Amino acid sequence: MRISDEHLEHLIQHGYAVVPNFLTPEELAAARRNMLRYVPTAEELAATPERYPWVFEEAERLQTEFPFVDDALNHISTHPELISMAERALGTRNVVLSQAAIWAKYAGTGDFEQALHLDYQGNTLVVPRDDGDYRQINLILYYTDVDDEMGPTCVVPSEAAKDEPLWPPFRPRKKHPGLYRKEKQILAKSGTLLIFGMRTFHRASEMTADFGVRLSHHMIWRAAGHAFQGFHLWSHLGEKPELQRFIESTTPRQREALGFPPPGDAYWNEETVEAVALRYPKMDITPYRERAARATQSRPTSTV
Ligand SMILES: O=C(O)CCC(=O)C(=O)O
Repeated sequence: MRISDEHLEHLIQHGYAVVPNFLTPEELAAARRNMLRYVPTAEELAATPERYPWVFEEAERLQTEFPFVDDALNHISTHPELISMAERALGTRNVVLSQAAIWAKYAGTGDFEQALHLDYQGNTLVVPRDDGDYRQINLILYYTDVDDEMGPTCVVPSEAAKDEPLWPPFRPRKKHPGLYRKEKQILAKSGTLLIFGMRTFHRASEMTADFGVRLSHHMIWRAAGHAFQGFHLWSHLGEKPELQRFIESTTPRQREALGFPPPGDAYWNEETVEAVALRYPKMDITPYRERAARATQSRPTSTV
C-alpha cells in the first residue's frame, strides 16, 4: 500500500497528508512524457516562445482535463492505489473520480499566487462535510520538483483553522493575516502526492524562480452516492476517442471509478452486455457477460 493508514490518519487529524515517492520512477517518467504532449518543456518555451503564444495568454490556466491522449495519465487518474485510498478514507467501496486535470505553470509568465481558499464551490451545491462518505478528497501529484521558488502549495493544518466558518471559501491575506502565519509550505520532490480535504484551507504560492516549469496533476475523489456533490459525470465525455480507448483497455475496477457499472451490477442483462460489447469492441466483456449469465441462471423461475 503506497498510501498507508498513517497517511490517512494524518489527513483526518490535520486535514492533509504528504506521500513522497507515490509514483514509481517508470510511472513518473510516463506521466511526464504524456504531459509533454500538451505543453512544452521550459527549455522549448525559452528557445522558441513565439511557437507558444497561448502559454503567455493563458499563463495561469494551462490546464487540460481527463481523458488524456496516451494512457499514462489516465491510469494515474484512476490508479488502484488512489481507489484504495478513497475507499479507506470514505469508508465505502462506492468511490468515483470526480475531477482530474493536469496543470503547467512556467516561471516568469504569470501571477500564480492565490489567496487561501477551500475548493468546494464547484464540487458541491452545499458545503463540505469531512466525515464518512461525505468526505471529498483533493489530490495534487507533482511531476516536477517544487522547491520554495516554484510556487509550492501551502496548507493550513485543520487544527489551526477549526474556528473558521465554512462560508465564504476565500480568505484574502489582508483580512486574514493570522491564517497565513499558520500555513505550511509543501516542498515536494517529483512523484510526491499531496492529499487534503475539502475543508482544508490551501493555496498556490507565487513562482519566484526565473526559469522552470511546474507540472502537476490535480484530482478529486468522492462517494458516488450523493448527487449534491461532484464535478464531472464522465458520461458527458462519452464521445471522446480518448475515453473510448481508455475504457476499452483498462480494468473493470478502474472503469468503475469513472461510473461504469461493475460486473454483477443489476444493470447488466443479455441486451446491455451485447450492445456495450458493440460500443467498445476492444473491451474484454467476459466478466460482465459471465456474471450476467450466472445471475440469469440463478434467478428463481416464476411459479405463477
Ligand atoms: O497548484 C496548487 O498548488 C494549488 C492550486 C489550488 O489550490 C487551486 O487552484 O485551487
